[in-house]
Amino acid sequence: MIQFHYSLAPNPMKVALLLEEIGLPYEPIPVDTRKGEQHLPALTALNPNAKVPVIVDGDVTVFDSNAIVLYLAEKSGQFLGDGTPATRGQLLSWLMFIASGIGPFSGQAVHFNHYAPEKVPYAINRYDYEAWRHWNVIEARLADRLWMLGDQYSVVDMALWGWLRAVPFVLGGAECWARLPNTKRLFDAINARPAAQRVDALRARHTFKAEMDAEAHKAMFPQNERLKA
Ligand SMILES: N[C@@H](CCC(=O)N[C@@H](CS)C(=O)NCC(=O)O)C(=O)O
Repeated sequence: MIQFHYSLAPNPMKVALLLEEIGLPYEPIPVDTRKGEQHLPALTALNPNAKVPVIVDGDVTVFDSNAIVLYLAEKSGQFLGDGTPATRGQLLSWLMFIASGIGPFSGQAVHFNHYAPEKVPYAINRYDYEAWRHWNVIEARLADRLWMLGDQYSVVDMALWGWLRAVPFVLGGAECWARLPNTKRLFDAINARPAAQRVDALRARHTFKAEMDAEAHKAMFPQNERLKA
């Protein structure tokens, strides 16, 4: 059975959605990153980058969420679009755009707005601007398409869903949806799927630490320790 090392954060949640969509049996293994469990040797042996998600499928280990969604979609033969080379090009492009653009810029916008020990206007402005710019690229893509690849729901939509859940936290509150109506339509359409509802059930199965206290900051933002030296 596939072992799924996860937390409730955006990158693990996109994998949870795909696992639920393809229907392969899996064992969810919680990693409480606010307690520092991502740094335990059992996890770093699977992902030297000390982050979730990671899956172990027999003798295959895959880390980094978009690598995992591609691996699982190819294993199951599902959610890869219509299979033409043209669609494959779009699928790879958008998966990488999400991995290298949407994820990192949204993550840094959250970091500097909500978690940085000091308010740094330059950093807040840069990442807020770039986060909005990336989400507006998605918004434009969805202006004349139902799903990211056209008329078929695919792994690209699932990879986006992990981050869609965090959009108000990234972009300054729920009112941001008024500026992203096509993106919101996609979010609602995925939320209405039974697989997304099963992910909600998974979220309720294990209680993760909620507090962003000193222990959590030390585990997740170890660079801050250098400032104390
Ligand atoms: N590029 C990686 C990023 C993984 C990542 O940043 N995971 C976060 C949760 S979304 C994490 O493990 N955070 C804990 C930490 O940074 O210590 C992926 O897409 O899987």
